[in-house]
Amino acid sequence: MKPFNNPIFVTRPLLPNLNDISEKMQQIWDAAWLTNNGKQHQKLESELMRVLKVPYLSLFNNGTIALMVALQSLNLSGEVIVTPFTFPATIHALSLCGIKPVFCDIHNDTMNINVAKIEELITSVTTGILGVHVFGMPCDVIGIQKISDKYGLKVVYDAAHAFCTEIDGTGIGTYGDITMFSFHATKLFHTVEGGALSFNDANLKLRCDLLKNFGIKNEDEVVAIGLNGKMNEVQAAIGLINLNYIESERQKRAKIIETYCENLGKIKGISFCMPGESVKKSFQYFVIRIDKNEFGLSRDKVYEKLKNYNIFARKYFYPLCSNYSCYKELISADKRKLPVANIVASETLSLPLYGALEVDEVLQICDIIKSFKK
Ligand code: T4K
Repeated sequence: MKPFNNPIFVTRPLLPNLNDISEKMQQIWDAAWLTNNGKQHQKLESELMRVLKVPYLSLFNNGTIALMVALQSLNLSGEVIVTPFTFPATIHALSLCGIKPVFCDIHNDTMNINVAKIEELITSVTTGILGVHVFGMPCDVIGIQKISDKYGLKVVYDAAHAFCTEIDGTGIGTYGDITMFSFHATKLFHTVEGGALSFNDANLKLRCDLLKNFGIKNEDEVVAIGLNGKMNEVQAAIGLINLNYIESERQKRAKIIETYCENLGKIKGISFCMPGESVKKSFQYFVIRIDKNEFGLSRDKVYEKLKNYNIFARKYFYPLCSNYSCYKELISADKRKLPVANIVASETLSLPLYGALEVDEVLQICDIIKSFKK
């Protein structure tokens, strides 16, 4: 089996036509308006409300800052219950807002926070639940809402991986109090760096708009301790152009995922989970789980061996956040309390997925993985 001539990365950014970008840049130059709620920003906000099927939306310079503003806007404090199986940004956003993360184990099938384990973690200082729709798989939004209603908790979702995900036609960003989206270059839809919050409550949007602009209400009043979370015009313009490519990108990715599933689906020791028919998928990641005993090789070994073939898969999300040096001393970080999350983080591997990847290349990646089977 021959290695690829050029490196195959886990993803490659969607790159729109440069002429389209130049045209948009000319409009921005002509207006001499580069940031602070310009025309591109306003247009992208309204376009995304339509695409994501959410009633209110606020754009940000990245997803992490957006998440911090969401937590601040809801006055979350004390403890927030969260999954440890996520990117560092989810947990760090809590810590940077002075909130203690309380890790909850995950569900083996969905890899999302296990709703059956949340109630036992609620204390007198718990103020919220932060769920992550990991790899675009929706959390048990109904189960989480029931718990939050019972205990009066706020619910925030990290939908960094769930652009345009819908449950039975309902936008993922309509669940909970606030949902965060990331528009980083590695995401299905991107603005190079960027993000957004979605809301059902118009007042929450107003509050977040204020908090992302230093708390400035008008020229005479600063009414809150805010930061700079604004998306600029260049980012917004690139987002507007990229929106035109999203459906074709999704179709290409769907074909790639189908190819992976057909070719890896029957291999003992390799499994993957897909959202059911009722879920519109974002196709942002394709993640397999490798059972070392059944496959004959561990996830780590597969990851290393793939590099010999110029394939750079990623071990998202290893290490588990609860095992970072900054969190491992927390009581909830005890490995015995997070058995499923610790196993899942040692078995998952994100395989290359992006529209420019050819189906022949996917077949070759599958053959290479199959050749590792013992
Ligand atoms: N919550 C969750 C659940 C998240 O996953 C993330 C971000 C956030 C919150 C925070 O949202 P942001 O503040 O970022 O908006 C990447 C992304 O940088 C990060 O946004 C994303 N999650 C995470 C899952 O993936 P890294 O450290 O893996 O990125 P990096 O630089 O290693 O890139 C991955 C691969 O992509 C490279 O091997 C090659 C390719 N690549 C990357 C870039 C930047 C390109 O081909 N071109 C590029 O320009 O975090």
